[in-house]
Parts: sequence; structure tokens; C-alpha cells
Amino acid sequence: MKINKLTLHVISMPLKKPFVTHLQTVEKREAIIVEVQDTDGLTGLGEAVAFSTPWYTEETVKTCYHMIKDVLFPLVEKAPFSHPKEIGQRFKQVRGNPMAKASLEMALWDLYARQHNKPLWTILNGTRNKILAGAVVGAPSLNEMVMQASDLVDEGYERIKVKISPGADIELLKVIRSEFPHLSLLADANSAYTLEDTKHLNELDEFQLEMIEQPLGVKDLVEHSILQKEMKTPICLDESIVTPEDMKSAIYLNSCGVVNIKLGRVGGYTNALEIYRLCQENLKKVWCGGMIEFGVSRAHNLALASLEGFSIPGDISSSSKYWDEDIIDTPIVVNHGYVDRLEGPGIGVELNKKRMIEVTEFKEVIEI
Ligand code: OSB
Ligand code: MG
Repeated sequence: MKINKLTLHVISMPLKKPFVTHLQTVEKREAIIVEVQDTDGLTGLGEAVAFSTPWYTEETVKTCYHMIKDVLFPLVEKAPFSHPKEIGQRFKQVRGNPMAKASLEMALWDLYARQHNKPLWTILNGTRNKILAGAVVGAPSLNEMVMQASDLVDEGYERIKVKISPGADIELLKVIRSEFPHLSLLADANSAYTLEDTKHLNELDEFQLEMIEQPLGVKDLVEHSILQKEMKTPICLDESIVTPEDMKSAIYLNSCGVVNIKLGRVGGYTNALEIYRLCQENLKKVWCGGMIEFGVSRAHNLALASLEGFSIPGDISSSSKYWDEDIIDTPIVVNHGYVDRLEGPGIGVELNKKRMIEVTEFKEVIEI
């Protein structure tokens, strides 16, 4: 593969309604759509999923832009390669910055699949023809949380995740459970608790949650291990797992029963596949996380979640959950908890040029 053109599209779109977590309320989403082109004129697409401010991880849209343009792309174009995995390896010489790395690596995997005229899921050895999907609720009040959860169930979602934090947990779960006694339900705390809350967290065991996601701090692998011994509800790690080495530590310590794998958070497919393999070998369940993302990243998530081990529905919602109009030509649609896998070459979607013009804030083309 020889890459001779990179296009960075910085886009911005308002969410249909604000997405609320205890850390941040997201009302408008910025992202970078990364487009690479090879010497035959074929293109591949990726998406940098960092937010405008560093509330979820350290990266931002601006740090990603700098890293992609000034550090990572020079590593891609300096020498030819035959498989995008080699780029995943090349990127290991750069510390951190997983979302920037992932965006460019994703684009190269898409391009690689298109060069072979195959869907990306076949390149990844995916087997699922229906991808398991669920939706997430993050709203400003208990009433609004319950209303949105109820709307999503009416829309056909069969697995719902709710954001929780101290003071916005037990009451909420009580109400949701009484309305939907059999719903597959998850709670995501985004590190809102500490080990001092162990007694309180124990009270969540009665709600038959599929799992509790990231109750404790990002670096708290030891603390999660202690908490898991005290709680019946399985712990799922999100923010704590960035590298395969983090995963090895979590396995060794038994810090979780489940892992939410996000391409962006872990730095792309090379790491995601390695973390997936470690989970398979050590009986940790996995599912595909979400980042309030646009269609390019959604299509990549579908390719990843086509792997056999993604046996739990992911945070894979329809394009219409957050967007009036997505940036891809065929929006992603969840139907009764599933999305049909995409059959076109690469990620199986193209950019909607008209929509891209409407939402682009800044665009730069780098030609070699
Ligand atoms: O913690 O999983 C998370 C959104 C942004 C950042 C972090 C998280 C989330 C979500 C929403 O939970 C997932 C989605 O619907 O895209
Ligand atoms: Mg999470």
C-alpha cells in the first residue's frame, strides 16, 4: 500500500438532544473524518472520536488533528507497507494518543478491504450477519431518563444502558425496573464512585443489571478487583482498558468480567483485535462501545462487532438516535436489537457529499 493523499474534514453537528453524563453534557459533536487515498485513487475512511474537550479521555479534536497531520501521517507515507497491521505496529513508537492513531488506522483498514474488493468484516474474519445493538440514555433528570428509555424500547431496542452517578442511581433503576421488569439493562458510571461507595454499590445488585460499567477510576484496576469480589453484578471496564497491557493486568487481577471495546479508545484495530484475543482466551465477555459517533465510526463498529465473540449487544444505535441527518449515504438502522451487516466493499458506506459540505468547519488536503 502506498498512500499519497490525506484529507482531514473537521465536522460539527448538534445532537438532537443533549447527552448528559455526570462529567459532561454534550450538545454539539465535533469530529475529524480522515480520508486516505492510495496511488490508484482508491480511498479509505476513518473517524477521530475524541471530544472537543478532554472529559472522557485526554485527547481532544485539536490534539488529534495535530497528531494525525504532524506525527502519524508522516509515519504512514514515509514507506510502503502491505497490511494496515504494520501501521498499528509503526504507531507503537508514538506514546499515547490512541484516538488519533485509531482514526488513521481505521481509514487504512477500510482502504485495504476496498483494494481487495471485500467487506471489511470478511478481512477481520467476522461471522455475524446480524450485529447485536443497544442504545444508551443520558438525560438531565430522572423523568427525562425514564421517558427516553421508554421511547427507545418503543422504537424496538431490546437492551438499554443508563448513565448513573451518586444520587442519580438507585431511584432511577427502581423506576426503570418497575416499568421494564425483563429489559436487558446496563448501568454506566464513567468513574463516578470510589471504593468508599462499596456498600452503596452493593444495593445495585438487586436490579438484575447485566453489568455495571466503569464504576471506579480510570487507573483503579486494583480497586475494581476488590469491588468485584464484593458485588454480584459483573463489572465491565471501559476507560481503564486502553492497551493490551492494561487488559493483561485486568485479567491477572480479575478486575472485571466484561470489557467494552472501542476502536478509538484502544488505538485502532491492531490493539482491539489483541484485546479481543486476550478476552477470548481468558473468558472475559466483550461488546462494542460507542462514542456518540458519526456514520463512518458506526460502520467500523459494525465490522468489529461482526466477530463471533461480540455476543453481547453493543452501544450501536441508529444514525437517527443522535443525528437529524448522518454524514453517510445509507444511515445505520437498528431493527429490534440488530443491524444487518454491511455488504459493500470496505466499511460498506460512502460519505454523503451534500451533508459533509453542510457540517464541515474546516478541511485540509495533504498531498505527497
Ligand atoms: O462511557 O461509554 C461511554 C459516550 C461518550 C463517551 C463515553 C461513553 C458514551 C456512551 C454513549 O455511553 C455511547 C453511544 O451511544 O454512542
Ligand atoms: Mg462507558
